[in-house]
Amino acid sequence: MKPLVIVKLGGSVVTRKNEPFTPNTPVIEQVSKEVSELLRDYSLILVHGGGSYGHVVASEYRIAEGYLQPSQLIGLSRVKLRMNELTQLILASLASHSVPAVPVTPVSCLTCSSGRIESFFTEPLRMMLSLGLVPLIPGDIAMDSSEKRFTIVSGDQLSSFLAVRLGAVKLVYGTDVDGVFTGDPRLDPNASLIPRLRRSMLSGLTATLRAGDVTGGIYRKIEEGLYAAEKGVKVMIGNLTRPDALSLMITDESSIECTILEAG
Ligand code: IP8
Repeated sequence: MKPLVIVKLGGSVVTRKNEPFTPNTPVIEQVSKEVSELLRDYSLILVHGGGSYGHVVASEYRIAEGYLQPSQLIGLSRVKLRMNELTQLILASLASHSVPAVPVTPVSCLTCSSGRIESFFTEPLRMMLSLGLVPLIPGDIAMDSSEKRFTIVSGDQLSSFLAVRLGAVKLVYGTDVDGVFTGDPRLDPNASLIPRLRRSMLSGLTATLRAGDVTGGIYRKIEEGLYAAEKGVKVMIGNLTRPDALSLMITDESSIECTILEAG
């Protein structure tokens, strides 16, 4: 089988984060085109985030906090409704570029305990990959065996879990900035890119990195990524809104600005 690469298309890549329920269509199209070319040499799993689709509804109903009251149940349904819409848009774009993607919905094949994946029936994914299909997996609601009873499983957690479980050679976390910075590059002109990031460097960065969406923003992404990096996966965080960035991060990482997560 071709080497497996897992790509997390962050919500800031596939949606316009500040405009509710709005896809970033040009970027979805660009990524689909690059994926169609990468398939010559790689097996791919695409995971996508919620952006202005899932997170808006998930926070309205406090889904990530688990079961608080019966009125949240319709919220679970509404999160699915919105996430399905986004998955469908990405699927249509991929199909228009002849990418044989198949959506896989995590709520149907995994369970969590206190928000962490505890069991995941990955056999269908293995079989899809061996056929040359491209699983397309959204961040999702999930049933939770703790007193939470349900939770949100982020695309970041799904990506690192699958990278380790399925033996991916590389895991690319795509965002709309070039990687991890010493501050917020959109607010602080002095913020500089951190080319290589290890767990031991995290304590000095936490204040700026902790702000974020219902599943924890960039700090959580780094933690999930370090888990995979420490198990031998090459993990990178970079800007997939730039044309060709995805292809370069996978085929020629030294030619592009990004952050590589390292063990140690
Ligand atoms: O955007 C969460 O996935 P993420 C998706 O990868 C939902 O954190 C359902 C809010």
